[in-house]
Amino acid sequence: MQCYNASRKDKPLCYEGAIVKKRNSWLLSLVFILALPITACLGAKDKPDISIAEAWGRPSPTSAMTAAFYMVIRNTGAPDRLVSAQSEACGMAEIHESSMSSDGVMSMRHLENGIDIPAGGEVALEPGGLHVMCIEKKADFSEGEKIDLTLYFEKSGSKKIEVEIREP
Ligand SMILES: [Cu+2]
Repeated sequence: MQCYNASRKDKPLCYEGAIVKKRNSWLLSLVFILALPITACLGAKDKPDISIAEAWGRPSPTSAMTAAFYMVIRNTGAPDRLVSAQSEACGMAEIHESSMSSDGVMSMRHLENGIDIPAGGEVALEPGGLHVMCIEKKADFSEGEKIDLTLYFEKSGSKKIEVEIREP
């Protein structure tokens, strides 16, 4: 940039403007630097952050056609949904909910829409309530064994976990 005033060589014409421009660009880069981590933080909250803990199931013989898997699903990010499950050890796996009727009869139903996993929350799959039902079980589940299970989430995709076979 030429800053030259022919009439007064000691005071260039664009002196003031040059300072303002410099300050503006400095402010702009400051805003940009501050905005980066804020945008990154907001970005993190856009996505679910799912972790699965304490996955377990009871020991059962092959003759038992079904078995239930329990676990705690934690989510430190945005809402998600457990939509389905699959395991080599099971002909198929479904998401079920057990409930007790007023006359004391335990029954369970298939949750076709899966389970909502709220933002910053956790959902416990536990005896008497939610569980992953292993149907057409293919083998003995014996104490200490680990069963591979894949969980499918609407936004997070698939998560492979191990289900520990143990007594409650
Ligand atoms: Cu069930």
